[in-house]
Amino acid sequence: MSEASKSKGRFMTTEDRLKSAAAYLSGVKRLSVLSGAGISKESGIPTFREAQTGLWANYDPETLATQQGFLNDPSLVWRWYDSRRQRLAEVAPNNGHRALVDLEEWVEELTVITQNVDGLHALAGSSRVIELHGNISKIKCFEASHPAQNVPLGLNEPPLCHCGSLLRPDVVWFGEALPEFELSRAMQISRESELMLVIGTSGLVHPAASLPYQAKQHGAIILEVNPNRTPITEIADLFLQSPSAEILPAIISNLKDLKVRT
Ligand code: BV8
Repeated sequence: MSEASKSKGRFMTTEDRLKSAAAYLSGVKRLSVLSGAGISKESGIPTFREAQTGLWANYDPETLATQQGFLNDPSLVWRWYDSRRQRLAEVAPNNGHRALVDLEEWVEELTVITQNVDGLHALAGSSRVIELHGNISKIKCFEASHPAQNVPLGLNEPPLCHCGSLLRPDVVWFGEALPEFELSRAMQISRESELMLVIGTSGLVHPAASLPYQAKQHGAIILEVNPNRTPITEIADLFLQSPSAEILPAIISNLKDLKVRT
């Protein structure tokens, strides 16, 4: 039975899956990661589609994270991002982020393509990170994208840019194009990858969600880490149904054992 069909089998134990993941990883040189909000869950950051809690329980992120949402109520949207920035000041990368830093020692090329705006991959020490959706700690002006230096936390209203326009988070909102350089680089890396590790994404937000399909079409092996099945599970050669902060360190230690033995 082929590896792919075996991996779909119900009978593979977690141990089998860890060994299989390590075997796939040990055979590749060019590796990419596509990460989503799930990899930051164990750092204490709720995922994007989890029901919002507290003050934000009645707001839909997909409405707030838009130009119209900001223009409708600049103060509300500013305060939503400010509360997320303040939460970021209290969290740290978790064992999942750190496992990807470890992994750089064991493969020739590893690029992390992330949909997350929390900056935790770079903070953990990943050396090549592509932020497809920007970074919540960066600010720019609404009208002309003039970059602004760090803005104090706790403001209730968006400050003004030197050009007079409202300042806003430097993230990609729904309905906005992704940054050209980052997107084309991510597409090139996906097409050239021998293996893509897809971690903690529901695979619903495009064009980021198309990257595993592009990788697969160009011959890449797809490993998915997620406690839940997603549309990407259908094209995964191996699905590791587990939280990333648990399973990624276990995969890396299996890979180390394998590399040391061979
Ligand atoms: C664009 C920044 C065009 C803001 C974000 C219909 C079909 C296809 C596309 C569309 C469509 N209708 C509209 C669109 C386009 C739209 C889109 O895809 N909408 C979706 C919702 C249907 N896309 C856009 O608008 C994009 N732009 O298309 O522009 C264009 C072109 C030219 C000119 C003008 C315009 C822009 C999309 C970017 C939006 N910005 N973030 C902010 O953060 O405030 S996206 C936002 O969602 C976050 O970045 C988040 O990362 C991202 C994706 O979500 P996930 O990361 O997957 O998070 P999610 O919560 O969904 O899932 C978490 C997963 O983790 C789950 O699977 C869960 O099981 C798992 N998990 C949970 N715990 C763990 C775990 N995994 C591992 N370990 C755990 N412990």
